[in-house]
Amino acid sequence: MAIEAGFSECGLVALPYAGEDRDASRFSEWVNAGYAATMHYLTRAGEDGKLLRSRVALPFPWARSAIVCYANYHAAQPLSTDPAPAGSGWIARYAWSSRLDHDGARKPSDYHKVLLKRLKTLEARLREEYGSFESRAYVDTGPVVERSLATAAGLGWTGKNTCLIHPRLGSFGFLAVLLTSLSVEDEMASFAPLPYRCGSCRRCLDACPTGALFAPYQMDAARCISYLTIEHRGPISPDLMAGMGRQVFGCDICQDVCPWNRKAPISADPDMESRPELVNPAFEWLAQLDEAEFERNFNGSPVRRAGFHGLLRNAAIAMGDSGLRRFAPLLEKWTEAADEGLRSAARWALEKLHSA
Ligand code: B12
Ligand code: SF4
Ligand code: SF4
Repeated sequence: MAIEAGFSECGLVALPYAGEDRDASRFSEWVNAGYAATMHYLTRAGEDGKLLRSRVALPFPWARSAIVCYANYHAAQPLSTDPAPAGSGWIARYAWSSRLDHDGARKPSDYHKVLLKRLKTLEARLREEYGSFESRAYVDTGPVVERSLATAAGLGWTGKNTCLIHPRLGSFGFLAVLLTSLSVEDEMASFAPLPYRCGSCRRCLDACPTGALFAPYQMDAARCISYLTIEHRGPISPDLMAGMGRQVFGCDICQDVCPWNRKAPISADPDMESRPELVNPAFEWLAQLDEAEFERNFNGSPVRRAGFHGLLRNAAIAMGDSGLRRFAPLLEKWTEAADEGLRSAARWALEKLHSA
């Protein structure tokens, strides 16, 4: 039914699952170490002080099963680690997505919306089959640790880059979770967790430019370029800007170097087709966007989350990294910008260009 609803794969796990104690303490340790940075929604606790996300039963005591779906978004375009045209940046491939609307016009699409609709279709099919039950459908934004549920549901294993890796589809896939009050019969026990298959590989750890993957399976999000370019508001510290390279939105490096993605099939999802202008975007194009143009290009796209000034800040850092002096006049102008994050990035970038 999940595949009929448009997902590439699906797993199922009875709740609470074996290994939940271990995952709950890993999550709490992660939050308590401060690795969630400014993502305060991850650190919400109940009245008893327990972190809401550490166990499904805390926010959803009625939940007896989790159906975890995987939607492939792998694209046949270059890797972030391939040589690229001078003066071009990198937008994470999950954000390249678009679809044709009813009038045949191509519009940005966002996996949150696309996949939530599919989960709702699945939910409705299950109701036809099993009658009424309690449920919640989440794509990214619910109070659950989706990758922990996905591994428990047998979809894949956690890579040393912390991503969920599906043995056939790799890690360029979104997760979507349907919690239900339906209990799982014994015959469904075939969805057993898979063994970890990274072996002695550590390419992702070695490739991470900011040291965010400080140990296998462990990430300090405060150092991750994905966090810095998408979630973090305001100025970025110079030691981190130095490692950001040409990533202007998100980061794919620790997945682009992963051997499990080399032979992963390319997605043919009509709701998530690549927008060519977002693949290796030219800094000149990004820099000339005004707020109205930003909205026109990114309304309905995941890129909107960075915000107009956030995207310009990221572009300024990448321009500084490019070594191309033609960006100096623009950066000079941005040193006077009202936005503090953009101003400080422009100052850092100019200094970098002058010292190159
Ligand atoms: C916060 C968040 C981020 C943060 C923090 C990421 C992180 N690693 O925690 C930032 C902004 C950095 C981020 C980046 C990205 N994200 Co994000 N993110 C989330 C979010 C909302 C919560 C994740 C979370 O709870 N993190 C806390 C840590 C503790 O949890 P975790 O990494 O999931 O870790 C568990 C396992 O690693 C496990 N573990 C397993 N084995 C082992 C072994 C050992 C020894 C240890 C210690 C731990 C351990 O312990 C943890 C707890 O159980 C989820 C959606 C959701 N609701 O779950 C999406 C999600 C994880 N992100 C997603 C994506 C696509 C991305 C990016 C690829 C986007 C991009 N291209 O820029 C990058 C990937 C970076 C990376 N290497 O992880 C997908 C991942 C799909 C997949 N195949 O894994 C998710 C599931 C969203 C979705 N619905 O599809 N993300
Ligand atoms: S997404 Fe980029 S910065 Fe974040 S852990 Fe992976 S390689 Fe490092
Ligand atoms: S690059 Fe290697 S260590 Fe990292 S997730 Fe992939 S297989 Fe595992």
